[in-house]
Amino acid sequence: MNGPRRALVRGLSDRYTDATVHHFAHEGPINLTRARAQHARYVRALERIGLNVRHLPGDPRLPDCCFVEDMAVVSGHVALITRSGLPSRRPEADAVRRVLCEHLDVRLMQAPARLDGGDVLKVGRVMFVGQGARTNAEGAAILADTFMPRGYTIRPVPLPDTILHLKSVCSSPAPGLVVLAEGTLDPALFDGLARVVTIPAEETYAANTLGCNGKALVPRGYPRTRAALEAAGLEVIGLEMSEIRKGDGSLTCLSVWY
Ligand code: CIR
Repeated sequence: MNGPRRALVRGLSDRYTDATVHHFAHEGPINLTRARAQHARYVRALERIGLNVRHLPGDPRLPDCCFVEDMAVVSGHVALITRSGLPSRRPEADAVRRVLCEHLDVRLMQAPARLDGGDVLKVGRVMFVGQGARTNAEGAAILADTFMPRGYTIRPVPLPDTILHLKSVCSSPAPGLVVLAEGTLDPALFDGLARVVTIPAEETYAANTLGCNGKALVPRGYPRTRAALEAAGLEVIGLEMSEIRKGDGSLTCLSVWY
């Protein structure tokens, strides 16, 4: 396999029930036991698709700490530790930095830049960076300073407040393939870079997928997305995500690949 072989995950905080929620608040209280079981199945699925998983323990002081994706952007031997767009989440970065330092050349984003890893979508040698609730122009500029010397082009994508992160509405579960929720972004963004599989607006949550080695993880309960990815030739693994979703989290949020 080319590219990342390892995934960093972090256990759920004992206070995960206090996770920051703006988008799925209507779905009711989080069941922590069920959330832990869903997280454990996610970890097993990462192993099944070929990743070596490194675990960090959850921190009872940091309710959102399982969403490690937001703390780092990695390519090759370089990791950019972000400065989260949500101030309460900034203390999460230190533990992620300490692990990635063991393997990678680590850079630290400084104020006034803000960026959440969920706003960065890599498609080939292009990094799309959502600018909106969590990521500002300064954050995108530091992303460019860090990764343009590694051969990436950085393309900012303005996001409305209704979208938490860029990858809340699109993702790339396989090289040359993008899954995009209908009615969110212009599919022409990806012209010349990827084939776009558009999924219906009512399945928007399932636009956040991840995969490697011809296998894709998809949230359970979104049949049209599953069918579209199978038709695209991927082996689909469905995961129940109800309690992660109640914390405004999706599949990609729960790991950093390096
Ligand atoms: C937050 O609001 O920051 C967390 N409750 C959810 C973060 C989800 N992360 C992601 O989509 N990359």
